[in-house]
Amino acid sequence: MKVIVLTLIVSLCAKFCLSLKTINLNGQWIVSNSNKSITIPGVVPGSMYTALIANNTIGDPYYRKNDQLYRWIGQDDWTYTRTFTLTSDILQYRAVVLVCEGLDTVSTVIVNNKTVGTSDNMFVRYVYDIKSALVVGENTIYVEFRSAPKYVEEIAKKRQYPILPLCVPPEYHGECGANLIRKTQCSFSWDWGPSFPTQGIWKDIYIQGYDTVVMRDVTSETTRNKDGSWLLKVDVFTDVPLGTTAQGHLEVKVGGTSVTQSIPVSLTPDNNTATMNINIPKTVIIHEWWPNGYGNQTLYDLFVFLTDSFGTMNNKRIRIGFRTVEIVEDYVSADKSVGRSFYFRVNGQALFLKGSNWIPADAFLERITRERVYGYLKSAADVHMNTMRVWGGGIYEFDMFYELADELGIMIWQDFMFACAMYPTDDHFLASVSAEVRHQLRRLKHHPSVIAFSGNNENEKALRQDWYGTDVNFTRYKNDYLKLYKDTVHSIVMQEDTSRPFLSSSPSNGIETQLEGWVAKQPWSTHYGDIHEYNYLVPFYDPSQFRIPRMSSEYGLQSFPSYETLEAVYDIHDMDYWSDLNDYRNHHPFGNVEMMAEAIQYLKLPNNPDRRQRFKDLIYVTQIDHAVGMKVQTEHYRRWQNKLDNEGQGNTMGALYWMLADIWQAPTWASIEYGGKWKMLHYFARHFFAPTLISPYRDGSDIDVFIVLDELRVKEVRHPVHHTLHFRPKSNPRPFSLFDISTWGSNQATSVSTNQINPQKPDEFSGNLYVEIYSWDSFQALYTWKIPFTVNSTAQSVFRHNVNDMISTSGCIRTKRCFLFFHFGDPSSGPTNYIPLSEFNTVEGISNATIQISDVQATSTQNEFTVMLTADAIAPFVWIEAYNVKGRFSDNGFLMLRNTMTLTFYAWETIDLATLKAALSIKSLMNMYH
Ligand code: BMA
Repeated sequence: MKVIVLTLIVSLCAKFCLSLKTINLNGQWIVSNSNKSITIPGVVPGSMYTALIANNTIGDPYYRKNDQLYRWIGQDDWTYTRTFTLTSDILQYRAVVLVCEGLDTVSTVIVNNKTVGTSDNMFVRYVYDIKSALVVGENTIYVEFRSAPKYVEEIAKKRQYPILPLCVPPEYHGECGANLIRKTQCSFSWDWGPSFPTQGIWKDIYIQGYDTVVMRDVTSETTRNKDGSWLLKVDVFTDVPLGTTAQGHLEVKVGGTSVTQSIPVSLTPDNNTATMNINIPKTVIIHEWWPNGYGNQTLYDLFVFLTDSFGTMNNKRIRIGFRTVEIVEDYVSADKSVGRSFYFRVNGQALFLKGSNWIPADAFLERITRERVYGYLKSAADVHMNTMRVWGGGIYEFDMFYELADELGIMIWQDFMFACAMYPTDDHFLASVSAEVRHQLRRLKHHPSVIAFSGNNENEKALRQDWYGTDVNFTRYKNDYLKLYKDTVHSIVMQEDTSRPFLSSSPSNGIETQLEGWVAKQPWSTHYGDIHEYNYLVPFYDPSQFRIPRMSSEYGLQSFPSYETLEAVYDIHDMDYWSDLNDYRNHHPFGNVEMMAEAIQYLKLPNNPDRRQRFKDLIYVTQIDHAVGMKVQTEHYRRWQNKLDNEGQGNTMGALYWMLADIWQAPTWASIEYGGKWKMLHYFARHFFAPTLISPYRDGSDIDVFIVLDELRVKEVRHPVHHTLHFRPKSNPRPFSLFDISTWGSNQATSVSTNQINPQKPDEFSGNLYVEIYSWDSFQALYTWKIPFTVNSTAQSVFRHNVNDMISTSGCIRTKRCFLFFHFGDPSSGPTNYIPLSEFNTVEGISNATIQISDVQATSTQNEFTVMLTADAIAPFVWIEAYNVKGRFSDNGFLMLRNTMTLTFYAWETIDLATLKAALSIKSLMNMYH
């Protein structure tokens, strides 16, 4: 009996083993340049740059001007080669293919002297038939890459008309023509990043042998039925060898539930998709996936088994979430000319998008580890962000990025990878883009975090505003635009994924852009869609400078990263604000001058005679401006979420600042430095994105204080059109609510301070607001107003008063000597805010405070430390540093309003108390002046 069973198992296994086999080719390869003067080992996935670094052929490409010094690397052609040994079994499969998940970018793939395929798009998966090229025994594979800049130079010459812009500005120190190749656009340089036009096998590469069918992709879609139950649609995409029909069955299971379904399938090379619609009965408890701050991020394993008639099983597991997403673009008024709303609704809940923009975390993509991505996205979640826009000049991110976003509740606004340029539309290019879009949609579709796809970054606006000289033949470029985004990208999205909103561009006028023929008259309009808003020379601390859009998906200012971060790539003599390298490093034209021009509007420049100390102080100054500017602009957007002004602007429902994290060490818009250190802006974001925000601002001679509450569960009105909409003058906007009050289901909000959302009334928030006036020279408030309030909308003014009246009531002797402070009762735990009554360059009475780190203690939680501070006077922008220690403080850049304060330091690495103590230093604004 035993013998029979064993024979059966052996024969089944023989069939099973023969029916699907994978040989991984990742790992060690040989990398050589065109004349073979360099032949070194290189790891796959990877690029020639990291191979050269690992082999000590070159130094740190980010060091000083090494990007220029190493320009030859990107201009040379590099070949990846390796050998592998095969036994005869692999050749017995009906199909033997080489699967390249990512080739960067233009290459010829040769197996044993036979060309098996070519590539020219790093965003597609190539599958080459290599069966006839293989031999039993030793095989050699060559992937011969071409220099990307050289390749585009050649194809540019063949073009009948220029695809604009021909080149990047000289300040970028970059390469020309990124738009001619389907490759990370910023790898040719950007206004925040270097030019390292990589070549290499940047994703997995493997050989696959199969007889009947192989599963390539699995997608899923969740829809809520009218009765509240869920419909789960699963699509399975396969490859079937020519001349074969794969009979079998497909089985789907949802982990942790009783949901399981199986159907028979019959797949052929042309008819190779299997679809399953699963109606999940209401009796099965399904927990929704919610964005960060709104609830849990429940995820389910979806197991898919595809079994052919021989019993060969393909299986895949993806993690899915149940949620709905839609975009609401209703007219905001009976007067249609004032435009439409633009906001997202997830699981029926209208959301204010709070977040930032994402660029690749490194110029060398192979250096982007899960740990680094987690660090960045966790840092985003820690400051209450719920959204990240994956910007169109980088990459469709690695799977781990979306997996982490799913887990952390960060909603992803995914651009297709086209940015700041016109693009070719010849047949070959469009076919390549079609394959890319299809592949990426199938890869990304199942992620609950992905809430929208957008055609490109700024190309509609660029065309309409003639950024690149397209007006010489607007019609031609517009036709190209339509061919690419409307006829190609959009039409494939419509075939593959109608489960989430599609936006033609960012920014765009949303649906209005499409109604206006895909290139709107004013893609920057505040009455429709999203805007990108950059104002470098206006007073960044004055909210009246900013427009009132439906959503702001980019806005930003620059600042310098910390001295410590620059030390890794600067020489000691570069450590001067006006050094040649400092100028070189800022790709944004006049960026460093601009930062100083901003600074002098707000504060006095540091005057330390030691130029390195002065540089340190100037770094601090740029970070203050950056943080304050983004605070003012973000709070402005959040205050406008529930009202319209006299021109119908408002109901702003998103603020995504530019940008989250740096690609290298340089002055940029990022709030997180290369390496993960938080700039002052990132600490400020924890306050200005807080679910409960006290937001005061100066409105002429008045002070107006808003309370903004994400957690208030008010139900929106689907059509917020009142037939008689009386708009009030801009200076005194009518609090016109997008939201109506009604009871919302379960309230997951946590209560704040002494103020409460009444669990019985989740649509109401009441308590006391304390408004205090301080003189900069005393820890004692001059005067306190206690204002009881009840709010019932997500952003509402609760206090408005004439500032001069307040000053005289309080006994403040001069406006310049005073500031206003706001809290709900316990400033150490609840939200607080403050506004100075004059800019810091004219302020009076702030002393040069001595702040001391009085004690540092390890806590019972590993890698968490308590840091005690004392101060002898009020101090603004207190900045504590842990030099070369990875981690973050519970707060930083804050106003020291008491003579003692306790912070927590969260170390991201194991560190002992003594090392941490020695690394700490602290300063505040007035310490800069001598
Ligand atoms: C926007 C972005 C990026 C750019 C940023 C700062 O236009 O889309 O292209 O880096 O501004 O200039």
